[in-house]
Amino acid sequence: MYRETTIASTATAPGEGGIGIVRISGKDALSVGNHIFRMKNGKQFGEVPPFSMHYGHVADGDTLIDEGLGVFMKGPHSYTGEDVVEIQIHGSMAALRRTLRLAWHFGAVPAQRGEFTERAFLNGRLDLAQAEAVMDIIRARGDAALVQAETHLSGALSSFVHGVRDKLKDLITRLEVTIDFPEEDLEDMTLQEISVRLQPIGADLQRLIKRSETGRFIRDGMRTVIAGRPNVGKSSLLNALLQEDRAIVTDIPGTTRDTIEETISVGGVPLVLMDTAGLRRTEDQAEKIGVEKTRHFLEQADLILAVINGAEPLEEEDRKLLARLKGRRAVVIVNKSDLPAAVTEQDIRSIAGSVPLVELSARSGRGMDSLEQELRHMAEGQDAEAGRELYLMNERHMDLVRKASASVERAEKSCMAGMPADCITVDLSEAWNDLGSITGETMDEELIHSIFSQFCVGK
Ligand SMILES: Nc1nc2c(ncn2[C@@H]2O[C@H](COP(=O)(O)OP(=O)(O)OP(=O)(O)O)[C@@H](O)[C@H]2O)c(=O)[nH]1
Ligand SMILES: [Mg+2]
Repeated sequence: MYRETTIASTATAPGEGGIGIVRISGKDALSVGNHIFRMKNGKQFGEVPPFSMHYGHVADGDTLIDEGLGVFMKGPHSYTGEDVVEIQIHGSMAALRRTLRLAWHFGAVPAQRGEFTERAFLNGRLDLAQAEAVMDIIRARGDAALVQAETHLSGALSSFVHGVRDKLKDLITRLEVTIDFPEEDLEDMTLQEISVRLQPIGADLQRLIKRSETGRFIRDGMRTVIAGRPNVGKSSLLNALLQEDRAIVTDIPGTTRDTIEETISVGGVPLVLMDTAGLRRTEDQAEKIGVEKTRHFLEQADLILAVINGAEPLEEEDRKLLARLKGRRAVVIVNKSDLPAAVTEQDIRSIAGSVPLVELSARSGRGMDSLEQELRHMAEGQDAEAGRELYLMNERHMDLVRKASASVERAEKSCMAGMPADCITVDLSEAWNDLGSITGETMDEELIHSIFSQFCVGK
């Protein structure tokens, strides 16, 4: 089987860098390491204490490839749980490639995507949720995502899952007793008791699902769509937020046609800003496609920045946009406040209701600080919770918790309706199983392998 093999790959990203690392893991790591790395002190890995760094050279016969440091980490106290040798040389693609080829020559095989972490999982060093957290740390785009991924890695998600599963198992056991000894009054009492016990479990799962919506923002960024009529200053606003001339600004309506996407970080949360084509009816083919795209993005947006030209009375398209903001996360931006006002707050509120509203001039920069404050406020709402509370950070976990929550809800209803105990057991077992897939306890090897194959090489 493949755990019989010793794997090797670079652990650092391809490209030039100060340092590059070749990692070797498996039962022959020690001998492979000793074949390719010559310590200055003439000793070998295995003769020197493990977990100590040693200066030396990677050598191919008499040819020195590069100088560097080597370390031997003895299993099971290594990342993979196996013997591991890591060699740090200069971050040169050529030197790393030659070192790797040597490792392969002396018996290692190329590591597959995520195989180091997969081995860590198979050797019980991490559960599946923790292994996925490792990838989330690597991919984290902002501080808040990083904090949350570290929380998962430290086992917070796993212990939540264990906690819920233990409670479910307990209830399943009780129900099984009533199935085996079906005395009428015992069953009635137990069903009521079970339903009372299920309520907080269902509520915990529901809360987790709600919070996780926010988790997605932290990880992937809040999709923030800048929308409005042509010429109201959307591109000017994007440029002002980025503090660079990213989008073309002209006084010709219909300047922006294709969507422009740039990310800024606000209070640790990435905002993926999208400048869009101005909303209007048009016969121009390219612009028309642009406007359709805008409408599509508006539907999908996590946050809408609805831009109004404050120096002109509201038009039909403004009204339509404002009317779409109800129940959405949005800020109305009354732009061009350097010009005499033609729109009142009342005009806007009568359509959009109590949405936050900021007056500013994207051209002069006046009022931009109020907008930034408003955005920070929205983002920090997410961020503050992120530090304290547990979120689900990926769709796989989200799906499983949703399914488990639905099963628990079904079981609750069945209890209330006085259904037979075995009906309820089926639903509870399903929830128990689905939650177990988060930590990998109830999954087959093939499925697990497919999850690791989405990881990067070298991790
Ligand atoms: N006076 C004033 N003019 C502004 C302000 N913001 C933008 N403008 C001007 O308004 C015009 C349109 O600006 P854009 O940023 O291109 O507007 P847009 O909404 O992106 O327009 P489209 O891409 O055509 O939909 C330009 O001439 C800008 O200089 C502002 O705060 N005050
Ligand atoms: Mg524009």
